[in-house]
Amino acid sequence: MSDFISIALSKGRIFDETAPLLARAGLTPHEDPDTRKLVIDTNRKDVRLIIVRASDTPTYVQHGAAQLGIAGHDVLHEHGGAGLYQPLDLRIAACRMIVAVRKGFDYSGAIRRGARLRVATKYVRTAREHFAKKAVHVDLIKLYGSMELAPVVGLADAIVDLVSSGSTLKANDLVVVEEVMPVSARLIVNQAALKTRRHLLQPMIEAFAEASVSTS
Ligand code: PRT
Ligand code: MG
Repeated sequence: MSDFISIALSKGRIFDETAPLLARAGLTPHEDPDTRKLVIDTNRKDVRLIIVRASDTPTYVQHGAAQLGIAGHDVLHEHGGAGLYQPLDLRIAACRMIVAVRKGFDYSGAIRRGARLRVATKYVRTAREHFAKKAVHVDLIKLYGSMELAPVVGLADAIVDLVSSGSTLKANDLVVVEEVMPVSARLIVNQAALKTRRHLLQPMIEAFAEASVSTS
């Protein structure tokens, strides 16, 4: 078992943007993730991909069910990073984590008045840290998706969410009022496995490093 590597990643934009890196690192998946197969063999007998929910990637790697993974900085910050090395920013799946409100909502005025804001987000831990640093009082409302809806229907005054093109915010009459952090995907490594399978993992990490330099 110790001469085997599983790489955890999510389908959709992470898989799509990782595929060219895998190719440059000499890895060809035997299947498309859209086939619904959750374990995908590759051209290398000792390497397989496992397809997980984006927010579950750090969990699989932390517990050693996968030795490597690819996850957004948003997800990693929320997870906390226990048991993980994060040796490489792959600079893929880039976006920004932001605070947004309905157009016309007086965010800075509300903060100046010391009002308590209702903030809806999937990123409760990150949002709590962000507002604590700014000494803004918030009631956090945990959501699992479609945060953009919350201010529109009066569930929240603000959201903490990701934005890339900005078209989802625009379509829902929301505007960005603050930056939380820039986000891109990182390579993550199980700390214990890096010791026991260094002979396999170190060359893979280096291959990803070279692959990500040559695509950027
Ligand atoms: O979709 P699912 O619930 O399974 O999980 P997920 O949303 O976490 O996964 P996925 O595949 O959508 O995102 C995986 C990772 O991609 C995230 O963890 C981020 O690191 C990264 N990423 C990059 C993004 C975006 N860009 C992005 N734009 N993740 C989500 N979005 C969302 C954004 O929140 C908005 O609602 O896409 C929507 C459209 O964005 P605009 O600004 O282009 O309209
Ligand atoms: Mg999504």
